[in-house]
Amino acid sequence: MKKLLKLVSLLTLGLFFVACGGGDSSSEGFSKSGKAGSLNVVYSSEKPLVVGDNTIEVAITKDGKPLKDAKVEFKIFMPEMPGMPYMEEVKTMSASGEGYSSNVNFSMGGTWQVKIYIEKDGKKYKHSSSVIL
Ligand SMILES: [Cu+2]
Repeated sequence: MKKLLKLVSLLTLGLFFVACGGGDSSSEGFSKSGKAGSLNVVYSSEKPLVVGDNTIEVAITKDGKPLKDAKVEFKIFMPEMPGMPYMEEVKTMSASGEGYSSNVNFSMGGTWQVKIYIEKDGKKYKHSSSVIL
């Protein structure tokens, strides 16, 4: 009986982490950040991410200044699973304000791997991340 309770509480805890994964709970939208080599990368959406179309904004800074005129590609993919083929989408982002923007379509719920490829003055950078929806 004790073992069962422990299992149930572990499962509950697990669900809590899944439900809260990948978001910034302090705002209504979505935002995640990290590094791409020496660059700082923030990717975000004004609204929470949904299955279907999302407008994703990417802000890139180097030494605190926006990195402009870079080629930015936003790639999402989900590995093959039983009953589901490998899925991916790659978008070339457009300049938007001081950053970059693109529509990104998540075709199903689950964990998506995210890669942001940045090219500037012949140098290439990559940011790896993931989101859960
Ligand atoms: Cu899937």
